[in-house]
Amino acid sequence: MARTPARSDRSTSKTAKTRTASPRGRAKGKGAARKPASSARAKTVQTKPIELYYWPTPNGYKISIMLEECRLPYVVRPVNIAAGEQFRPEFLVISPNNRMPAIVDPQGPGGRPISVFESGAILLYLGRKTGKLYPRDERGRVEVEQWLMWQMAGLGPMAGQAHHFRGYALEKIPYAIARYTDECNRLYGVMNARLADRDFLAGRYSIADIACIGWVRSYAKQGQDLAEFPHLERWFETMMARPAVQRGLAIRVEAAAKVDIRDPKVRAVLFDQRARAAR
Ligand SMILES: N[C@@H](CCC(=O)N[C@@H](CS)C(=O)NCC(=O)O)C(=O)O
Repeated sequence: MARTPARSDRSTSKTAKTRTASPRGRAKGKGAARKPASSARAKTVQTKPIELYYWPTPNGYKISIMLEECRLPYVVRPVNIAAGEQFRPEFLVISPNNRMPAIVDPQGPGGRPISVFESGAILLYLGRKTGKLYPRDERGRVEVEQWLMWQMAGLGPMAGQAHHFRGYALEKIPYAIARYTDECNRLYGVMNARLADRDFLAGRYSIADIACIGWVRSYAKQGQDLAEFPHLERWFETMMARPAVQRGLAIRVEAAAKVDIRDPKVRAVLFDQRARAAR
């Protein structure tokens, strides 16, 4: 759960007490080999909160939901992308693509801090770190990874373009609107077919589902009607009923509610980006 924010997090409105990951090991099945406490699989208790560089968007929610699902303690570090905070030199060290989300885990591999950017990479890292929502076996991993990559390379970028041309672009370009609305529709159809005979994208609930929920939640902005996709609609309702999903989606930042996307200064920050010279 999110920790009561420190000084720099004052703009975060929804906060909660720090919750520390349970030190309990997994119940041993009959005949299972007992691993010594020093084995690589021995769980480390997360005593220092993970720093989540965050803004309340579909990509940001992926990580707040995962942290909630894993019950890892974390502190929200808002990155006001409408004000250009994603270009701050100290943030670029963590996230060179000037995009949030990113994390800093003070208890990374070897007990040393590690930073991770790209939401898919963060989900995989947290899945490996906790052993949750990312299987250990190769077949299980391939199932999850296919759908995670599908979200990262397909659903996310296409839905993002649909949001842009349908909602943010001042000039309404019918070709671009149709292109991305139709592509979202196709992708929703793929997801619907996949979910026809299983509860979740990889069979069991996983980081692949977490990657998708924030985007599917904005289906109306993408010009989609979930009634057209009954299996996807059932999945959506199941996902939205999960308390950790609800908590992850509820991590708000006050300043985000005040962003006016029509403000020329905001538009210049977000939509007039070109390569910056290396320093
Ligand atoms: N592929 C990246 C995409 C992240 C991304 O696009 N983040 C957006 C908000 S959803 C952002 O930080 N935008 C800042 C900007 O456009 O400068 C990921 O999944 O982490």
